[in-house]
Amino acid sequence: MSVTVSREGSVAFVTVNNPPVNAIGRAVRAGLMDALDAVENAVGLSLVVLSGAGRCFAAGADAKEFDAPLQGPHLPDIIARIETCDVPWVAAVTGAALGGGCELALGCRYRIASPSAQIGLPEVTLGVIPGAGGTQRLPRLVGIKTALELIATGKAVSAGRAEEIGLIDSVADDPVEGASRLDIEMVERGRSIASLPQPAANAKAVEAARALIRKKMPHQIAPERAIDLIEKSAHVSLSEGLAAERAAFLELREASQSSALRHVFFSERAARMPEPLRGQDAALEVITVAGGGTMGAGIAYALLNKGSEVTLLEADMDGVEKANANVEKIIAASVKRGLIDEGAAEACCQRLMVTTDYSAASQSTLAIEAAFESLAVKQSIFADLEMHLPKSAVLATNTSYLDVDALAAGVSDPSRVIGLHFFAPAHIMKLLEIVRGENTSDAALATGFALAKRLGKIPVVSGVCDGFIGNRILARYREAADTLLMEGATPWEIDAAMTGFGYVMGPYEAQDLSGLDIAHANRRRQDAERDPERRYISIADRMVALGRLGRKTGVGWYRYPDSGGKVEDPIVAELAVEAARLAKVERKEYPADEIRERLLMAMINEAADILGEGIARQASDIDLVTIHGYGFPRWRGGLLHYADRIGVDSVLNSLMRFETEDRVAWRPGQVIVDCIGRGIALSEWRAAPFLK
Ligand code: 3H9
Repeated sequence: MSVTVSREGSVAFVTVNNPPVNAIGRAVRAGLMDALDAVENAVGLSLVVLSGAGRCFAAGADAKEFDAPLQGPHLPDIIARIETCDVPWVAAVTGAALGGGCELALGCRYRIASPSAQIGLPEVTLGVIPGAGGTQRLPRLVGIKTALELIATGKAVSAGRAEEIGLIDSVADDPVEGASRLDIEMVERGRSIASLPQPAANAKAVEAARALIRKKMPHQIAPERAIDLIEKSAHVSLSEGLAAERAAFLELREASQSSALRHVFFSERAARMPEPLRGQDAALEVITVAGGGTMGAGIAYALLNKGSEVTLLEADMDGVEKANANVEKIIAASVKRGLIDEGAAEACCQRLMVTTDYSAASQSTLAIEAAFESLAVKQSIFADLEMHLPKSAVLATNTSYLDVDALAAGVSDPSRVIGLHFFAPAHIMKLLEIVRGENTSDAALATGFALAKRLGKIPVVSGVCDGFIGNRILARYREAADTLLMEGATPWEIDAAMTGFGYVMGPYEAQDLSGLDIAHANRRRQDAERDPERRYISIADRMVALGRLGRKTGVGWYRYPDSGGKVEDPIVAELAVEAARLAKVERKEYPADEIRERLLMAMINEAADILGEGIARQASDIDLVTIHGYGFPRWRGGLLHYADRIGVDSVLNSLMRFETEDRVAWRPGQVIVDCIGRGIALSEWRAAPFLK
């Protein structure tokens, strides 16, 4: 039973029971309607306590139902009945009361929550707005300004904060018990939100919320619509506001942004450790990181911050000093940003040991090397680690490109080797590519997943190839951009086209940020194996030769004056003209639409090959990589979700059109052709299972 009703004396207990999070699906809604019938037909009831079984009150509407046609009974009707019921309802909130769950609570006469409860209206994060009264009842309860703070960005609040702002009435360790002991007269006297006066208009708060949304959630429709409706609550009757809200909710529920955001939400959850691996992972209390440069220090801090003891290994005392300074800098910055307090900072320092002595790694269950990107250097570190680590410990490399199998070949037990590709800054970026080598054991893979969970990162398994999933796609993105650069577009036109698509920055500004020397070193490594038929564009090499390495040298694709900001630099355009002259290419203008199409198609085509080769196990993993590692707009659902939305046949048409210009760069991937042949979307294409 999704909803149960019981009775003790004059108190009825209505409990939502739909594990794991009490999502309000059709069965729950039907159960609540039955409960309302039962309550209304009962004699001698004075109070109804509404709660959720298990760890949540209710996580909101069942978002899995949003792809299907609407099915009654509908949540707004249920809440209206609760609100006007002769017997007052009290919401007893344990755990999360989110979205429709929070709206159910707003329909009640009184709200009591456990200290650890989380309450909020996160609908905009799923591309919709509260659709069961949230935008109209919440402003009546807490005022326009506070309602905007909660609804426009979708941030949930703790029970303490909810009590402070008047969203709940009291806090109790056991809210169900607390609710059943409430003074019934007091609850009966308490008015429903529907009977509260209209909230006062607050144009200043509305304008501030709009400005915040333009900055934090640009291109997204739902937050703007939510603000419109909250503003409206001050000007129209509750029923008029509810009708407008419902219409907006139903429209957004079917829109592409909501479909994309829901896809990402569920993909993130599906990316976690697969069932068969559970229980095979190593404990992660004591971990070694070899190399305390920017990346190693970031990884070490991420681990320290989650309570692990970290041995940070360096080659010499100079390295020890620098590594210490690198970690301390991150800790100090985290304190300054209010992410941790002084006590937590001190605890991090206590858990850290920086040394040149590899025998200090003898208790570690996992060692992550984060040294210079050289196979020889990494092999030598692995050999040293192997001598000192326990035999069962997992050996991980943080390489971004190198062959994990070649690295594992130098280890006596290659089954313990995995790649753990963190993204800079390692303590902030959400993505963790877990690279599965030819011989990687399930236990080593499970340790990678467990580490991602501990650090709150999104794990994606990648097979071995140059650049794994993310950097391989990035290489094609840059190649397509450089081709356009030579053929007539400027870096700023290309960047603007991609920010117009939803990226926070375009490919050239991003390169300036990471440094042009990194990609340059990588191109030199690839020189020997580059396909001679593939066109090579050397503008970036010229930039490096001129010392234009990006922000770190004050000049790259842009100039970065001391006074701040970035400015376009005509020298770059001259380099492009020169490259075109040498390649005998006639330059022309490219409109933003065409720039976008070419860059996106180049990435989609590469991603299709990555699927076809079994490097990624499913399209949604590529979506997560592009969103969490490379800034692809979340509200577009990731690279291949976007490809499916425009249609695989449309992708093929574009590729075939470009193929007439360059047969090698634009040859359509076999998976794209196969998907069209089989009439399936890329999201339905499955690689071989990755578990042995
Ligand atoms: C809404 O309410 C609209 C209304 O205003 C209007 C209606 C008319 N639906 O995250 P977890 C699944 S829109 C379906 O791992 P946690 C999740 O996929 C909704 N399924 O747990 C996972 O499944 P699996 C607004 C859902 O403890 C399992 O539950 N609400 C939903 O880390 C466990 O989830 C939200 O946006 C859902 N709504 O975190 C809240 N929620 O095991 C979304 C979860 O098969 N939910 N699942 O992988 C959350 O933020 C977190 O799940 C929560 C628990 C904090 C509740």
